[in-house]
Amino acid sequence: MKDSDSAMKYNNRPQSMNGFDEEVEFLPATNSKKVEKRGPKKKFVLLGVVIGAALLSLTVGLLVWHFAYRNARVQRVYTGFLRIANTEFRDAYENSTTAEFNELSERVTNTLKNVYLADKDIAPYIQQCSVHAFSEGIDNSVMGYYWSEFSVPAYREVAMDKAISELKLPSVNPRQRSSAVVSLVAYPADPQIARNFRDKSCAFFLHSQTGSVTKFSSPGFPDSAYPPNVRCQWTLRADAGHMIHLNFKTFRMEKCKVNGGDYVTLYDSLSPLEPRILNRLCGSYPPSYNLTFFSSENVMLVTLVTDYVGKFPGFHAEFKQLPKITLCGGNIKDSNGNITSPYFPAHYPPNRDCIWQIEVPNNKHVKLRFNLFYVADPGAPANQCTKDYVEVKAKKYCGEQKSFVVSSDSNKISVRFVSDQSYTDTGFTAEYLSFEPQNPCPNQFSCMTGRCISLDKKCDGWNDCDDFSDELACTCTDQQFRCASSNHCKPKYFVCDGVNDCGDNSDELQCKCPENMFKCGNGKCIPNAKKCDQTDDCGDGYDEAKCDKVAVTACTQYTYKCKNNQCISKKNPECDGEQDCSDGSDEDTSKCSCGKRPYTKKSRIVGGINADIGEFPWQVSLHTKNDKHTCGASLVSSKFLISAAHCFQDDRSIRYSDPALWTAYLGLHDQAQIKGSNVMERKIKNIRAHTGFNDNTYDNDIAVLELESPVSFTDFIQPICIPDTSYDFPVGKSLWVTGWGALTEGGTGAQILQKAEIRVINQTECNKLLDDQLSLRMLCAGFISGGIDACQGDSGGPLSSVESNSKIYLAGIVSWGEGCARRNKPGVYTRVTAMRDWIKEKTGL
Ligand SMILES: *[C@@H]1O[C@H](CO)[C@@H](O)[C@H](O)[C@H]1NC(C)=O
Ligand SMILES: *[C@@H]1O[C@H](CO)[C@@H](O)[C@H](O)[C@H]1NC(C)=O
Ligand SMILES: *[C@@H]1O[C@H](CO)[C@@H](O)[C@H](O)[C@H]1NC(C)=O
Ligand SMILES: *[C@@H]1O[C@H](CO)[C@@H](O)[C@H](O)[C@H]1NC(C)=O
Ligand SMILES: [Ca+2]
Ligand SMILES: [Ca+2]
Repeated sequence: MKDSDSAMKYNNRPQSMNGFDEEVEFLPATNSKKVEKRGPKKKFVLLGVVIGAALLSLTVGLLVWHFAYRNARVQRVYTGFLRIANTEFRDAYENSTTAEFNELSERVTNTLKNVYLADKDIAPYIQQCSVHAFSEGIDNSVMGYYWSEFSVPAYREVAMDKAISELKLPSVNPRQRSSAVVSLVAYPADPQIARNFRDKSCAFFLHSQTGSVTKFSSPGFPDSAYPPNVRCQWTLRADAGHMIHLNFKTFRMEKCKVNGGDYVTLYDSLSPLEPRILNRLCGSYPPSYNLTFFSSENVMLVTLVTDYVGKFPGFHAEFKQLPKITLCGGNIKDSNGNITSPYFPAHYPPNRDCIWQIEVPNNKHVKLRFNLFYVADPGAPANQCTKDYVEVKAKKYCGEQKSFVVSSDSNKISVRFVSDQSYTDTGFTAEYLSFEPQNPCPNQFSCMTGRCISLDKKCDGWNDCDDFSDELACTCTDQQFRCASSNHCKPKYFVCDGVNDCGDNSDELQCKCPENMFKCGNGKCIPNAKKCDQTDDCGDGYDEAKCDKVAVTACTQYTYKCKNNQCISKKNPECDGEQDCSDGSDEDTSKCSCGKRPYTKKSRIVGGINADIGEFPWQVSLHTKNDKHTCGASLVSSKFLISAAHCFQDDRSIRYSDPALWTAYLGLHDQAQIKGSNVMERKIKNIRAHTGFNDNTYDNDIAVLELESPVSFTDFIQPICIPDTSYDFPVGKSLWVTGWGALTEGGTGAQILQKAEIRVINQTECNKLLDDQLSLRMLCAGFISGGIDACQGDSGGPLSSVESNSKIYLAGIVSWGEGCARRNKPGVYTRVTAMRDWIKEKTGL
């Protein structure tokens, strides 16, 4: 570069000349409030008190005002980027210690300072400004990333923001060919950002190598937890004309917090600008979650911020470069097929606008079914698709949506997908089909929403259409209850379960307590006044639970007994994080380190009825000799499993009671991968089935299995909590049943672990439905989700209950049902609370 500084003019090209709508852009800060809060307002209030209370002289008051307020200074930091036209990018600009970098940086910084100095609202307060990085810009230009720091009297803060936002670069002759700053973007930032840029102790600069991946990870990974209170940043670069493909292989950090906590932020820029955030990550993601991100240009910034507490492994990531492609969408002329957002299931890139024009044969119409839909942008106001969205038939869709259908009125339909410059999500998949407009659902029922469902789902009590159109004008069967106002038919087992299934509460009215009475967990009604009077009037402790004071009370089968034999009047006090027993035994760590899911985030791709990896880490698959999955079980400690007694009853040909017949697979997800790296295999040392098991009634259907050698807990193998005898799983509570059981009656088992949400059913009502076959050691539960119509779960497997302390408890053991669990037939489970003492006797747990 030959041109001297004096010859250089930093100018703002007229917009019409360069075709870019860049100019000084000023973007409102979300964190600017933070800065204000720290300001002198508190002092000002204090000042008022001082004057008012002490009645000091005006002089003193003015002095105080002068020192406490007028002189109070606020640190104001802005970050942003600028474009330097007519400047060729050089490799040396990537390295901030090179002479070339320093030369350009100094020139740009001087220009910036001169621009600031020319403005009387800014000039007096400049402290420092610095360009910390450069990258390639379009049309022979260089992008510079800078931050500027000011010390502003508090009362000038607003004026300062305004001045920065209205900053004008000096105009330039459009024909000038020399280097010039032509645009400037400024954004108020947390003063911490300036500190981060000065501190280079945890800063990394990486440039992708063609054809290979570049790896990086949080400090200490994988040998130790990442350190507390650190601020790290990784500058990722690719060659010009490329974009960055970043993938987190492992992401295990502290659970997300509303304020503070530990988090990783990805920026589609080299400045940490809020409007260029691609995503902010915290918590821990299962391996099935696709954490892949794209930049729009050839740079990306990754930052890590941690707070003072917690020990977590951190992350490991890889990035590579891909040629920059912005094309998406297209014209489609097939009669059926699939479309997805760009790079699905990776997070779609920012700044995309894709249009698909789908055209099917002339006499047909098109139906689009969105199967997975994750187009959420936290910056968009609720229910307003102002940022990222999908547009079909003039309607915009955004956020997270369950599957939905859109039908065309002709043989064409167009789908538009737009992503803005910040926050990207997983995206969507959609299937399109052509259909005869006269007969949209051949041999199926046609919902008003355009969805087709099988004919037997019409009038079955379940809302399969999403708009209830399959449940209109139905005649209820004898398994069903008719709701008073909607006339919908609901499964009878939803009657009296405390959940308003009808919408008008008519399914709950017949079991409601009279006015001024309190309803106990067992259905009994007691006068309100007997609530919290330290006497168990309900007989199940309900009236004494959730009282303000936890009291020592007489022991009954419904009260919790502490280790010191005192009983307390609190429902489910165990492991709820509050010490309720005077000896602290309700919070004993040996008892409370169970029922944890290692991953805090849910996979977005698995969904439906497939369980996710690590979602039910206590689920065990028991195989018999021929390596066939035969029963389920639950891990309750490093060496004990709980299963159903009926799995271990000998029949004429096979001795199922022989431990040598069985092999347990732990950490298993997919039956085709019993040799997988997360799976542990154990032989069984002994099997203790309940001696009271009755193979006619299935009463006492429980067995304990001891593993030949203990297992160690991992992200995929964890024990479930065993509930205390007094533990309450109230009617209406939702539970999860899991297993690899047959998907259809008499069919073969599922390959991937299946899950279904079910609900505890009123014992009396269930007993009526099941012709008096229930014992007190059985628990009834029925399906909630209408979509499930299969033999979910399998014998011996867990019925998992997510409790308010976010631990998961074993509420039941899959025992029996009539054939497969059917939509209108409840399933029967062994009631684990009734078996608590027996479990203790057999396992010592
Ligand atoms: C940056 O340049 C300096 C010399 O100017 C060199 O010593 C250093 O290794 C370079 N750093 C990188 C990351 O290339
Ligand atoms: C579209 O995707 C579905 C599954 O999501 C698949 O069953 C179907 O075969 C696909 N159709 C085409 C034409 O690729
Ligand atoms: C994530 O999605 C991308 C497709 O865009 C795919 O190439 C990649 O293998 C996926 N990664 C994981 C871990 O599933
Ligand atoms: C169960 O239903 C019966 C009516 O059949 C009702 O009397 C009882 O209170 C209900 N039990 C519970 C726990 O709600
Ligand atoms: Ca977005
Ligand atoms: Ca239905």
